[in-house]
Amino acid sequence: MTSPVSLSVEDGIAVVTIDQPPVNAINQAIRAGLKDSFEKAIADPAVAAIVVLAAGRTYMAGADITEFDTGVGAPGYHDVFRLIEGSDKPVVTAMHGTALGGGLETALSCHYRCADAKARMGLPELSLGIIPGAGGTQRLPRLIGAKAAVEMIFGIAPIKADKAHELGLIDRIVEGDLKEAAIAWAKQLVAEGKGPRRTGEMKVDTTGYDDAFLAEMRKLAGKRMRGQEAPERLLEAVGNSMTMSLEDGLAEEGRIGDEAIASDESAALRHIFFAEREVARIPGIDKSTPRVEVSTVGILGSGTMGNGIAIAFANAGYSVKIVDTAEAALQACEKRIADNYASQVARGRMNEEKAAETAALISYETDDNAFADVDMVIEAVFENFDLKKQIFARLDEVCKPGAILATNTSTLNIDDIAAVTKRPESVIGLHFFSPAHIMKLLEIVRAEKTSKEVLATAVDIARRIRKVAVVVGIGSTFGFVGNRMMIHGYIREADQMLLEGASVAQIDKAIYDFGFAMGPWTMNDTAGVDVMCKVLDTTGLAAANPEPFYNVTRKLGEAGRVGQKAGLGFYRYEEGNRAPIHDPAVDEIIASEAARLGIEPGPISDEEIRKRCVYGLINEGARILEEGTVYRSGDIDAIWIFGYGFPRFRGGPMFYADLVGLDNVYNTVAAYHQRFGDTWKPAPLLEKFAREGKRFSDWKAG
Ligand code: T1G
Ligand code: NAD
Repeated sequence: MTSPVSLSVEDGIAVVTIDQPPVNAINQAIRAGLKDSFEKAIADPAVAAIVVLAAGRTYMAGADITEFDTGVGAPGYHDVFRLIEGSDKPVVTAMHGTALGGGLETALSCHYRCADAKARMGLPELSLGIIPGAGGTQRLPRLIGAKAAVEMIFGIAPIKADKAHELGLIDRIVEGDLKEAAIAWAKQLVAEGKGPRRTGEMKVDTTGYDDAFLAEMRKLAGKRMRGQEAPERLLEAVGNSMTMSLEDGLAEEGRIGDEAIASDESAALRHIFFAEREVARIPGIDKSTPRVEVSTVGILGSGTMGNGIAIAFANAGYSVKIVDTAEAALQACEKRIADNYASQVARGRMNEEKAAETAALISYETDDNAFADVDMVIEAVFENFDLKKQIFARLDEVCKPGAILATNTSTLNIDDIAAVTKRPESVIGLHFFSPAHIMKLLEIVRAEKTSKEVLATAVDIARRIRKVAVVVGIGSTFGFVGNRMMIHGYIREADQMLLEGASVAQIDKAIYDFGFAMGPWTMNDTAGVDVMCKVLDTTGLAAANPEPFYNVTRKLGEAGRVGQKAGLGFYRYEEGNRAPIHDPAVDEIIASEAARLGIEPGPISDEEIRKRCVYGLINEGARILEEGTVYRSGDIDAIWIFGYGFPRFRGGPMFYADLVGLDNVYNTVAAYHQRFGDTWKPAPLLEKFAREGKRFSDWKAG
């Protein structure tokens, strides 16, 4: 087995190169290779200085995260970095791409650091529920000061080379060939008689690292990493850098780091790191699968969804034609899009020129013949079956052969829509989430006849418009995956518990405290109570299910309390303010509905609220798995995290169930089945896996 680390000596300079595609993630082989190379270079009298480089598209992008589950084999990071830092010959490293986590910690153990202008550097460990575990909590504060170190680690996103230079994280930004520049610098250091400059021997600058700063950092963590323990662990470890020797600080970092790695929080965040990447792996599709060439996109319907979808495509450089039969709607859409780009400029996220250039990619028409030459059309008109069938028959005539016909429907059966065209193989569901240019999730719905070519093209397009795209089947009931679980589990239970005595605010707080971005009622008021009522009606669900079934939601809809856009929903809203205000009128509606249904309200605990809402999700998720509507349980987790604000540090509903234990989940669901009847009938897969001691992440499609 060839080592991913090579050593060459050129003119008195030892060059140690790491080469392990795709991102040089540091594993046992790399650590062993580094150790071996450094032992040789240090012992070689012909070597005056050592240069560390990485080949490929990036410097080391961190420790190999999979090792946290398989174990970090010897040599350990500290053994290798002690050797590097301990070298009496100057060690220079040159970074490109993204130097992250253990990669940047490798650089911190070197004596001199340079990078090319495009390089970025970061310690994103908190995003994985862990802390830097290879010396970062001890060496970074020594190099750039405790305050800047914590700001960088809490910031998670990597910093640019010029910022790194400003902080003193790197000594120079180099142009041209990185290897040559690093070797030249090493030679210069030797010529100037410069020896090692060990980060570990530096003193930590504690300027500005005071209670006010810590309070500010804790506030930031409370906003960005709410419910997570890793930020406090990080502050403890960095705190040690100011009071302990390097060795003691490293030992403590190891102890704290191991606790973090063993935590459910980190297991969940690592799960999502890989689940987010795995969603793009579609059985039967690979690089050799043909694609449809798509550079021009038509959007039919310029309403809530149409305008967001247009922005998402224009931002990715597609030329976009929006068509709407309603002139007024089209003008309103054009204004909303112009406002969007104006606010991007105002917030410094885009410069004037780029905004104008991007907005110019979008054209507005009232005549659908404009679609004659586009490569793909996405339909986003009213959620009405007959209207959509009419439109697809029309698009089939207007659009050129081979053009993809996509629908943004959130509830309708796409096989039936495809059936009205002569090109069902080119019909696919692209289910965006509102606001479509912001929400990361895209449910790609493969209809029965959707071709692999069209599916593969849709997955590529999703990556280009920066979406986390999950491919799902139509499934046995409406709503694909996300909406189906929301309606057949999560919100159904929340609505019923209102009748049983839990208040709107109590339910929202219980779910918010669980870690969701917002509770179900604030979410409903944001998306529109009328949208939910329309779904319950158009799908016939309201009529098909015995009461109580969404009684409160439907009552509010009937009363015109459609949410924020009307200033009245589950809460009341002041003009121009999105802050939810308790409205006793809603309590009265709930109380009279409960009385009408003969339900005696009583106290309900926050724990029961969380269990009924989240286990409702899990039980429906298990049905979706056993049907094969998704490829992996991680797909469901990605849908709920990127589309519905499920807490990332809990890993998504299916992974959360694995953490709780499927036997525990099953026992609770079975108890609810006794109490509430068949809406809580345990999914056969949940019962089976609970009995067999399995996890949903063990489930395999097919
Ligand atoms: N470990 C294992 N696999 C990794 C990996 C890693 N650190 N980083 C990427 N991959 C895989 C990824 O799963 C994918 O695989 C492929 O590489 C390409 O990645 C001791 C403890 C570097 C910005 O958190 O942020 O160091 O799907 O599709 O969009 O203190 O990957 O092809 O099979 O994401 O160009 C800290 C994680 C680790 C960085 C590139 N480091 N990586 O993005 O490609 S913890 C991180 C990224 C640590 C130390 C601690 C991104 C990227 P596959 P990709 P990309
Ligand atoms: P909307 O009512 O805001 O906009 C629909 C637009 O379609 C209107 O501007 C209307 O003028 C236009 N339209 C109607 N008939 C047309 C025709 N024959 N030709 C051209 N334009 C026509 O609706 P929306 O909320 O944007 O929803 C659009 C679709 O997206 C629906 O299928 C809906 O289920 C789905 N969806 C909505 C959301 C959401 O949160 N609103 C989320 C996901 C999916």
